[in-house]
Amino acid sequence: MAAAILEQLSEALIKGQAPAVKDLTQKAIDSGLSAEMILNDGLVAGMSVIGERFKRNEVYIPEVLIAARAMNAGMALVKPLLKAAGIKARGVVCCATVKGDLHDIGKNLVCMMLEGAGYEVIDLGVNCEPEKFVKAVQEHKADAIGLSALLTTTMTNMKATIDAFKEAGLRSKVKIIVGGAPLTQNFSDEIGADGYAPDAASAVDLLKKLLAK
Ligand code: B1M
Repeated sequence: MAAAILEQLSEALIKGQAPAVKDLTQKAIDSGLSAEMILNDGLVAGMSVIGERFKRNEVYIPEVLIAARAMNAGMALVKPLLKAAGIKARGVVCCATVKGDLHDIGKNLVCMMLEGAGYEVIDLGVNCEPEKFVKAVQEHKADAIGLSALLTTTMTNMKATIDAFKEAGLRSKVKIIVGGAPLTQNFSDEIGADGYAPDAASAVDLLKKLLAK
């Protein structure tokens, strides 16, 4: 019974059916399943399938956005229960598009995928000053930051952000991942980031690896 509800929940999320995800999440709660189980074996399980399919180009941005909307419909019911039960997120990540850059579609996808994987995401928006990243990490006790840049002229602000963490004496306390269309692994190495991910699903894999160390 429990396994069947969770399977239906994960299937509905994969299909992006927000009303069904909401109903099935409520059904799972009413049947006594723990919030953690609903999150991990229903919602996150479904979102992981979407992430893998996205990486293999079997689904595209619209499907990911629709699945994320369905995920949010379930999360709205589960979040208060997780909080009440004191269940901790897998980690806290502050994400933003760097200073000077207003592109946010890729960054939003990364945020959704990370949330879908069980991380608490603090979305700092676009045009994010290095100092704002530093403040947010201190305030939210974040484990990692995710920097996005779409312009060759703003990529350099990733290094400025990393330098701001060095100056604040926080560089060793926070993992820094970078991504965006003009980036490469070489660039990431040059500026001293902890890792580069070419797409949103890979950003989840990368962060899991980095935070497991
Ligand atoms: Co602009 N733009 N844009 N733009 N724009 C590009 C990036 C450009 C390549 C277009 C072109 O000339 N062919 C070009 C950059 C050239 C360059 O630097 N080499 C460009 C330019 C020049 C500009 C302006 C300067 C134009 C002008 O005003 N003269 C201006 C800059 C404004 C600014 O930022 N200060 C500008 C403005 C805009 C709009 C506002 C109109 C709009 C943005 C709307 C928005 O984001 N809300 C826009 C758009 C839409 C684009 C294109 C068409 C699409 C970008 C996009 O959203 N792609 C883009 C051309 C293109 O890419 N074909 C272009 C889809 C998105 C899912 O992909 O963001 O790459 P992407 O994210 C991917 C990966 O990169 C990765 O995951 C995602 C997929 O899973 N990823 C990460 C991204 N961030 C990550 C972080 C990670 C890990 C992975 O870890 C933290």
